[in-house]
Amino acid sequence: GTGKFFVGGNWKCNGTKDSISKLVSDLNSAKLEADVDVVVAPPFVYIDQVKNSITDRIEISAQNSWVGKGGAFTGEISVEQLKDHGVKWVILGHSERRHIIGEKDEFIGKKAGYALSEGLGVIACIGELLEEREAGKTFDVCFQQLKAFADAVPSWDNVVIAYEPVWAIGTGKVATPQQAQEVHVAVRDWLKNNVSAEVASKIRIIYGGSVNGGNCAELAKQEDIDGFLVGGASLKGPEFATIVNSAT
Ligand code: G2H
Repeated sequence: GTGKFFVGGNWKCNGTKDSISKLVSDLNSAKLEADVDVVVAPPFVYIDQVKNSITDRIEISAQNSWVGKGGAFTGEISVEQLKDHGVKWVILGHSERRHIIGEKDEFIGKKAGYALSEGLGVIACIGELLEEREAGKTFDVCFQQLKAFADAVPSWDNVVIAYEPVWAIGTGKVATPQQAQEVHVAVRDWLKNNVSAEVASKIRIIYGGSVNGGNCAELAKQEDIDGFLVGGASLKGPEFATIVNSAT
């Protein structure tokens, strides 16, 4: 891997006050290796609860943010409000938002640009559908999504790229370490050719899609896998800790 290992727990639209209180207490008592950035992304309504009860060792991410300054945007949450709650990161371009909600590349890029300009870190998600992989379009799709980020971000310093093949998300069908590594290398090459050699070599590219306590170690061994974005398995404290510690 390149930079410091980075593991994010994307809780998606799961949890109750009670289940989250239990999860936070499990995370607070888990042994987490020092040399890993650890982030959790609760649903918006639980961010305050989590921030007020979780160890400072773990940073908070949002799962989405509004594209600009807050105001008359019913149902949205602004970057300023996230910062007001001590949130440090935001996940943008997750496949569930792209393919279920219908967010487009350019809109996602703009969100990333705004969040970064206001000082949030961005977990920028990319990834192909099964039909795109089968049509041999995996790299094209990932590069197009990357370009939309590249067109909008002021700098890549605070960006972590998450490669999440859509066919591996929540399906139990994890990408093989070789499949993930191949795309991570291609992403790094794209950045080298289209952004800069420095960004390409420094940026962290994490893998997501059915990562669990049993498959994380093999994936973590790959040269260009710098961490994970974890959904289902991040809802279990001890298993999430295993994933956090998988690089060491
Ligand atoms: C991919 C991942 C987390 P899961 O969406 O972002 O979820 O680990 O459940 O596949």
